[in-house]
Amino acid sequence: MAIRSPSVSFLPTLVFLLANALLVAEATNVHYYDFVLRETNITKNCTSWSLLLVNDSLPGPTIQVHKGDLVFVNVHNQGDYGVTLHWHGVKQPRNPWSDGPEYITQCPIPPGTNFTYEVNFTTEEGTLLWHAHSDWTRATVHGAIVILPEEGNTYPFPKPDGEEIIVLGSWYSQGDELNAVLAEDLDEGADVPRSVGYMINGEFGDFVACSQDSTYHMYVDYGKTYHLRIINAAVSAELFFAIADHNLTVVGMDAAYTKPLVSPYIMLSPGSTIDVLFTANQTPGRYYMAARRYSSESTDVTNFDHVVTTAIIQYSGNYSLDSSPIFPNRSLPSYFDYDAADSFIFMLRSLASEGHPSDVPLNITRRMFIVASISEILCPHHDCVIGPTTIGSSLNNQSWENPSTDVLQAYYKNISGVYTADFPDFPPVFYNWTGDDMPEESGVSDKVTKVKMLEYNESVEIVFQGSDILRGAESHPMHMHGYSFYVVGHGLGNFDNVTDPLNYNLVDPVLVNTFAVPRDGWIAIRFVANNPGVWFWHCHIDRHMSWGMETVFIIKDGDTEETSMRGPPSYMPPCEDSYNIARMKYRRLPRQISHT
Ligand SMILES: [Cu+2]
Repeated sequence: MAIRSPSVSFLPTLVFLLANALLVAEATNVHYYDFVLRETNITKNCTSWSLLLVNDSLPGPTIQVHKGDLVFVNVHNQGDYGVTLHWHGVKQPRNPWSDGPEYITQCPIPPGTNFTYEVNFTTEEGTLLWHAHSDWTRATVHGAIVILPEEGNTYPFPKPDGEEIIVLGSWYSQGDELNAVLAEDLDEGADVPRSVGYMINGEFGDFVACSQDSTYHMYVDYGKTYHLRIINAAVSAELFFAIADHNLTVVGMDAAYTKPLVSPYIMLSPGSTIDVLFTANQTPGRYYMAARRYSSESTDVTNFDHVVTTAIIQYSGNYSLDSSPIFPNRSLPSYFDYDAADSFIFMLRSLASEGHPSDVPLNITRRMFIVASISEILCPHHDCVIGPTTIGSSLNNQSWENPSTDVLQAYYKNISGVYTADFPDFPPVFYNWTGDDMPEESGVSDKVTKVKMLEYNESVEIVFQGSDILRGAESHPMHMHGYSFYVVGHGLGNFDNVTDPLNYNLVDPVLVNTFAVPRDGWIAIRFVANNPGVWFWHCHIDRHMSWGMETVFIIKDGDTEETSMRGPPSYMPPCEDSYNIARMKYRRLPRQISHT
């Protein structure tokens, strides 16, 4: 198979850039970034690793803009398999072509080629992240996005004295063979990899061997207030975060401001970004900031990494550095503290001020009720290790299967046979979702590529209901591309469509792009379908996404050009080549790798 040489794709990219430069000549600020993906040698856990990184750094480079800016990111893939990048939480109005999820809006960028993403910032303000959106490459390919207020504007809180980006990441012992092991496990129906450690800004911290010398430090002065832009870039782990003896004041989430919320700890789902302020008002010394896994699974599932990742907040001044830093024993919740996780996320409220108003849809024209569940999938071949069915996950008993041509291209060019437009608004059977008495058929799902079509400007309400099928009750942080949504209701147990809507918050619900459906509970979300295009939505725990907990919204065009999806750029990565290249790496791997 031929691998595209860089020169073949360079010329169309240049033409594309020039054309776009003309189009955006009137935009306020345009930024250009080059992201070079290549295998880089780093040492972690007392071992040397070769990992796919962006610009040789973990986490990767930060994109910093003002609200309303435009960014072009030229991604040079010098790795040995196909990748895509996603600008998580950036709405990309009318332009899904630059959104990034593989086989949804594009095919992977083949090795040896480049592709330029246009990242169009509009209403977002605060903190987001970018990450790979192909296989589990995002374990090492991710970074922060900082969106400052428009020039001349200020924060809706006193200007902090300093700020730091805190990227929480996860570590896999498979190193650069993670995607290969994942592919084999999925193929065999075996459990997929679990991370063995967590990191703060690429460092495990003091409690992991060979890591103490590189523990991340943040230096503070007594009496000053600091802004932390905290990002959960872990692949499959929800995380608690706290600073010893210091309260956190949440002021934003997912690049939208919140009412100030004072809490001794926070919980972030994968894909969530939370802006917090803290004041260095304690006795000068050293204090740990720490993140610990929140496991919403059953308490008998204990095969996850229990090590706490730490960084050190170090006050200026004269004091002894001999004693170890103070640990947040009292404030950092423990692994299975479901109540701590739920009570935190359900206290969040949008700012809803004059300068940052809420705009909750009130007249709903489309209602969906979606059961998010772990599922059994009929084994597609004779090789499955656990019997005639494999473990999977689903939405309304539909378990997503990626097509080999991306959905966006198929939609735009009217290519049949890629997807069907019959994703159901309701589950096939109704039962006691959170009880122990499941009807047998409720646990079996089909592998399908079913999307949901929406008319332009529909007002949508979705109730996501968690389920205990296969004793798989667990939190599912649902993430929507192309949109933020209001979380107007939430609860534990089964949703009641008569009484629960009476308690909806239609005044100041939190506005987010990712939000956890709690273990054995439900959330109700609302948004207006005013961004035409093809938009992925999925559980942001990649274990569940790889098992099929996702689908696609296609929002049809409105009547005018401004309400219609844009056309494609002059070059998109080809599907024929990249589909094969993305998988080439797996085929040459020895089978036993998944069992080491
Ligand atoms: Cu999930």
